[in-house]
Amino acid sequence: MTGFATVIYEIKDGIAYITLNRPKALNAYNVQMRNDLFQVLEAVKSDREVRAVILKGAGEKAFCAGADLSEFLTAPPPVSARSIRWERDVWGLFLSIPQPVIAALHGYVLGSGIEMAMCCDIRIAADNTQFGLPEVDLGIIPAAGGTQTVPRAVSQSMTFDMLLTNRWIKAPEACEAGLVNRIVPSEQLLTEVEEIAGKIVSYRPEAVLALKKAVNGGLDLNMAQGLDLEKRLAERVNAELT
Ligand code: CO8
Repeated sequence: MTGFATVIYEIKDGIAYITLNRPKALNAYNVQMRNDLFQVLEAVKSDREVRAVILKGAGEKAFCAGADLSEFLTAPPPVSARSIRWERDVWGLFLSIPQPVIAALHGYVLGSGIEMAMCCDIRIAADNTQFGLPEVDLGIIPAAGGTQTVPRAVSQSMTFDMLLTNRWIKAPEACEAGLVNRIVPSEQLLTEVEEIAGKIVSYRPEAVLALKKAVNGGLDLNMAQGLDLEKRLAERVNAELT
């Protein structure tokens, strides 16, 4: 699959690489990127050869500086915007990807950029990464899941600190808060992320898929329902071994 205007999609050794590729605009998320990502994520979801996914940003300065403000400011009226969103729910699709997705974060990770990272299962940040949720400063609120995904990773008060005051934080604070798993020197970011993806690819795929389903599915359930989900998945995965 090639030829996307805003995304590079490659597969190597069972790992799908999705690179946001608008470096001159700091990989800002525009309608074209939404369309490209939608196609790429659908391909990932149905490709059994893909066993892990790496999401990264092209260029030196940013993983993604949020929604493209030039398009946002000339956005279609709310009714058509809503219908476009409904027809192409890229965020719902992102969260439904069965394979583990690892975000390789560097530079600016803002607004929709954070929201995209939060759709991933593991987040590794370069030491030069900065995170911010500037929506309130633009008179809007996150609409790509940020109000739900961020407080599932960090505390509610940390979420409010970022959302209500547009306070940007650097990699060490993000790591301490639980927004990212770990920090690595910028030049080692891809190697480190590839090492994690490689490890995942080396494991039994049925176990990996069931693990992601159990953890993510369980977060929306109460403990009893979660234990039941785990039991059903474990029975299925373990039965295939006998
Ligand atoms: N959208 C469009 N273009 C952008 C964006 C963006 N979000 N961010 C940067 N760019 C462009 C700049 O316009 C500039 O282009 P050019 O070279 O043609 O002038 C280029 O990228 C480089 O940017 P800067 O020169 O500004 O680089 P700096 O290093 O000086 O500053 C910053 C970097 C601090 C990241 C700065 O660019 C900035 O503040 N950008 C805007 C960040 C922002 O507010 N993003 C939006 C967050 S809110 C969000 O994502 C959710 C919105 C939901 C909308 C829903 C839509 C349907």
